[in-house]
Amino acid sequence: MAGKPQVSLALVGPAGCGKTTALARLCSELGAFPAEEHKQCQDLAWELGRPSHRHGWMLDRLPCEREEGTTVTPTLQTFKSQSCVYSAFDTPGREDFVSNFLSITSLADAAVLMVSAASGEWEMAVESGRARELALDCFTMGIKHVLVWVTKMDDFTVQFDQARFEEIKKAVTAYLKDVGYKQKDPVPVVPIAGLSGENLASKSAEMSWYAGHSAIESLDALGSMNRPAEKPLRLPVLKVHDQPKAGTVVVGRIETGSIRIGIKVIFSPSGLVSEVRSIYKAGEPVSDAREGDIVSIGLGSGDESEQLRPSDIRRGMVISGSTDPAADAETFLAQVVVLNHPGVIRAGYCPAIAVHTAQVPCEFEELLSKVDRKTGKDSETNPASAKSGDVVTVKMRPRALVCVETFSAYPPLGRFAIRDHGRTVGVGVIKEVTKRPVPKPRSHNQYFDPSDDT
Ligand SMILES: Nc1nc2c(ncn2[C@@H]2O[C@H](COP(=O)(O)OP(=O)(O)OP(=O)(O)O)[C@@H](O)[C@H]2O)c(=O)[nH]1
Ligand SMILES: [Mg+2]
Repeated sequence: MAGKPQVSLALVGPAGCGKTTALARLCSELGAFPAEEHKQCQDLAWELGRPSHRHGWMLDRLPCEREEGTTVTPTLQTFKSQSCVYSAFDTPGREDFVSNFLSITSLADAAVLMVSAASGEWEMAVESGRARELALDCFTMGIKHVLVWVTKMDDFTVQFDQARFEEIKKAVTAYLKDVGYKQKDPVPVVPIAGLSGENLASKSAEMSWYAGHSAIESLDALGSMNRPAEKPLRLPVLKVHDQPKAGTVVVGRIETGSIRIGIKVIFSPSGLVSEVRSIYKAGEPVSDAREGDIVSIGLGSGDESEQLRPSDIRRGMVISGSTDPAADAETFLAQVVVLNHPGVIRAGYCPAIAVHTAQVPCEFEELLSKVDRKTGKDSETNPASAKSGDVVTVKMRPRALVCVETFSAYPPLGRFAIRDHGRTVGVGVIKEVTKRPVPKPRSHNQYFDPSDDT
């Protein structure tokens, strides 16, 4: 790791826009793939008559992904530039895999929003509203840094045309501003061709009209991420699996705080405790890790009776330590912006919310007030309903156990997307949380401990 800063990235974009191809080609040029494995993959792609997937198949490994040429499960791939180590998630573009997509974006420091310049593909991303929706999802999931790669510049309908690039750049920049990215510096927009590798790891001669950064330079220009000052530990679980040597292993991003080998951690919901036995960061063993790091943690103290099983843990649980341990929310107050909702929302409405890596049903128990978007002040108390465009303060009651926090204390755990009918119909920021009591710590074999009075 040699002390290089680590940055986690999510590649997001409409289905088929070229995310997997571009990421795989970039990794190949930066020497991130094991040579022998990559050669076998290329040989297979040539043999099966799918040479354009010779790099992409290093990331799309499932048989169904290779058959259909589409990503289903997000893949984590590490690569290094001169100055940074990147952990990049290639996300599925298809809307039916949106829960995979949202839990990934909640882990990233930065998002690369990819769009295709090919004729018809860009128009489709605009007309379906997908390009804008993806920008909004990134903002909602708390990603502060976004950059845009416009790919397929080599397509025969584009032929590296500057005017086409400028048209797309203008529209995407406007979307990003519209959904909330209002920083002073303009969002970097880079023209690339993932398939032929133009402008990825080095500048392209085909686009001499372009004076900006190459794709890798645009990432390096993000610099090291500004992470919050030391706070208590919060680590939402993304994945859990069983490993022959390490035992039960959880994967996730440390949103706040730090961990080190030997500390006790508590899982919320559940109250189960365990000890951190090993930590892996970008595939290498480390003794500690801090905010922003994506880690795999081996659990257990060596005492078999205290060993947690993978079935004890699930995605969406939050790991915390003994300082300010995480608790589940009984109810919470949120400021909700209603977007793209086809009807009206009343008390009793119960959509799903996506918050950090969790997705849970959550009831709008009481609409407390409507907020004037211009002044930020309440314009109506106890409104009967809310429609698209309205901002409302709502008392919300999760219908499944979930740990959330106020946005001011733990921003990544205090922001959520409202999902209904397969779409994002609103976004919310958590202002206050009424918590359930922190469960009494226990290891899994104490589930039915008669002395447990909770
Ligand atoms: N001409 C051209 N074709 C490309 C380029 N990048 C990708 N493609 C083609 O576009 C198709 C989709 O590419 P993928 O990389 O699988 O797209 P994706 O965004 O990962 O798709 P999902 O995983 O389904 O969201 C494939 O047939 C690629 O060969 C490019 O830069 N130029
Ligand atoms: Mg893909």
